[in-house]
Amino acid sequence: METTLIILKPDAVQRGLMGRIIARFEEKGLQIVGCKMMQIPRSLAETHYEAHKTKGFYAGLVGFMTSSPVLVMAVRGNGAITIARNMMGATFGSKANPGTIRGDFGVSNSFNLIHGSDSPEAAERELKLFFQPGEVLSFERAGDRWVYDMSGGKPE
Ligand code: IDP
Ligand code: MG
Repeated sequence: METTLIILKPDAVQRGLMGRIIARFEEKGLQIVGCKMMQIPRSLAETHYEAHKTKGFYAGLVGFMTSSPVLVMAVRGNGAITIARNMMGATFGSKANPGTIRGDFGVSNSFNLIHGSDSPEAAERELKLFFQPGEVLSFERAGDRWVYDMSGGKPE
């Protein structure tokens, strides 16, 4: 099972889209194993996006991410990192396909509603940045046996 970091960005919170976006992950069968709202401190936003430091949009991105509260989630499932990225859609709302979160809820090329880790390495790093030990939980859901076929001993 993989766990990925999802951030509902300030535009998602301000536009009242948290519930609808969270519902998509739940409906998909992914498990929310950590969830909290926070106002991201500048230093944390800078570290989180440090790979983009040299890009022209970096300062604006850090400003945007720290401008208003976000909701951070740890989301778990078989292949959760790629599944979540596909559910998010392309980076720019103007280009993201209908059916994706960015494609359905936004048109902007910088206010794009959601962040999701893009690799196992990124997920491990980012989860540690945003969640303290003990804040990401492990628990069984009553419906899990109808989400995955476990007849072979592992989730299919
Ligand atoms: P991703 O979020 O789809 O992985 P990245 O290329 O990693 O996209 O960029 C990180 C974030 O930086 C994007 O989600 C978006 O908020 C912002 N961003 C990326 N490219 C641009 C741009 O050209 N203009 C403004 N903001 C951008
Ligand atoms: Mg990225």
